[in-house]
Amino acid sequence: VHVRVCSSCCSFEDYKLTTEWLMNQTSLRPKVAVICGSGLGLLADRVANKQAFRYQDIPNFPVSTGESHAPCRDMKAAWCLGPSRTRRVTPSVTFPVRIFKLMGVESLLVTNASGGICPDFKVGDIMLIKDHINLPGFAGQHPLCGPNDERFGIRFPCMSDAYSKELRAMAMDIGSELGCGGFIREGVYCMVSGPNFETVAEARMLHILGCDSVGMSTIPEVTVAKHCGLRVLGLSLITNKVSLDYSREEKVNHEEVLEIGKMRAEVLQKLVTTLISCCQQSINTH
Ligand SMILES: *[C@@H]1O[C@H](CO)[C@@H](O)[C@H](O)[C@H]1NC(C)=O
Ligand SMILES: CC(=O)N[C@H]1CO[C@H](CO)[C@@H](O)[C@@H]1O
Repeated sequence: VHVRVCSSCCSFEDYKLTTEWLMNQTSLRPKVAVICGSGLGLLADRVANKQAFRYQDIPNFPVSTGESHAPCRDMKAAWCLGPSRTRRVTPSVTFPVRIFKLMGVESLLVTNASGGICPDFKVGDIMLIKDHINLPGFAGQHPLCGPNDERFGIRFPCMSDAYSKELRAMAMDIGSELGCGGFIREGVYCMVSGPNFETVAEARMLHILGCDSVGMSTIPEVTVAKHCGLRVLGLSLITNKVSLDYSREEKVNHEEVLEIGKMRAEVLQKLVTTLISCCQQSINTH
């Protein structure tokens, strides 16, 4: 096992260099950033005044594997020395978040796919994330492990308000105006490492713990965003119902998840584009 200290994989200077490089390439100074899944790829095509960069051209930028969903991406990330023991970090997924911060971004929108645990949820619902349970974090897989750099945030950040109430209310209003109020929900998202989907017993456990949906991503990005003071809005598309019952015959599969993603992509895109302009306005009026 190669053990590396966190700071050697992405020091403040590394982040600074990447930020400076990007800011040298563009005069755009965004205030809102969006991290979206493959299902929302079309969103990027609709952005006006856009400038695109290939990951491999950006200095220090972790290059994606190109999979539609990369569970266990932490596995291929560097190891780091934690405060008390060796832990895994996830610099690749959280790297862009700190770049956004250094570029002057104030709000981060994250979208995701997750399995519905709350019995009231239907496939195709959009859940506004109001809180989360970081299950990998309980086992020591945490994006803020290792030495803390105060230039990003404090050692022990508060997470009780990780998801902006104001942005959630805004999303709810916009959703209703767009006629999708009927399938916008609010709930607690739980992250598991995957790559397998949950067993029935695991799903029941998550339900008892108060989780409304479960997925394999997003919490590292949100945690790092909250640490450095970004306002966060999380949207999770419910692509399947998690089985809480041994007699249920349907089995979840990755294709189904992608299919639902495509089906609701249009609505989700409209919601996200409207949200971006409203976020921008709310920042301007502050
Ligand atoms: C950004 O531009 C400045 C001025 O042209 C230059 O000195 C600097 O090296 C550039 N930085 C990067 C990382 O490209
Ligand atoms: C459908 C969807 O948006 N899924 C995304 C969840 O978020 C991760 C990043 O955190 C993406 O890689 C997934 O594609």
